[in-house]
Amino acid sequence: MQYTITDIRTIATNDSGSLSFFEAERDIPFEIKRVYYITNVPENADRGAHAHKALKQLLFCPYGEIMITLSDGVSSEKILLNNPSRGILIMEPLWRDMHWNIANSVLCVAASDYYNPDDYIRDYGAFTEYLKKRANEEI
Ligand code: T46
Repeated sequence: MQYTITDIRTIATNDSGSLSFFEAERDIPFEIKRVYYITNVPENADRGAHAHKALKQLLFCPYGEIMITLSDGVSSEKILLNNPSRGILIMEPLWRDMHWNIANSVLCVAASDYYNPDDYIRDYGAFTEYLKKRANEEI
């Protein structure tokens, strides 16, 4: 599966919280062109159900608990985001589903490109077809 769990550097102080940070092209292997975050989500809500063709992303959850399910069209894996020091680096097209285990958990994304609706695949069958075509073109 084409993703990496990455540690986000975090500096904790004894009694006044923690500060986490990452730097483009140093801690993550792409230039960041966009940052977005998802808030005000109720408990047990589901989002996602799409893949990106070219977008590279770092997903992280600075507050709360969100279950991310990634699929490469053959198998799927679940990754729990419940720690501000953990990120999921996605460099290849993967189908993703996100489930909010706790209301108001925050999902943040650092992305390699500007918003482009044409980069989304929102149909799972179309995603598996896209992967087949991509594999054939890469041969
Ligand atoms: C992703 C997961 C983790 C914009 O207008 N600009 C933007 O930069 C983004 C990201 C979204 N939008 C619009 C498109 C939709 O009308 O915001 C609306 C909600 O987007 P969507 O339904 O795609 O949201 P999620 O939570 O399913 O997916 C989002 C990101 O879109 C996606 O890139 O990987 O978070």
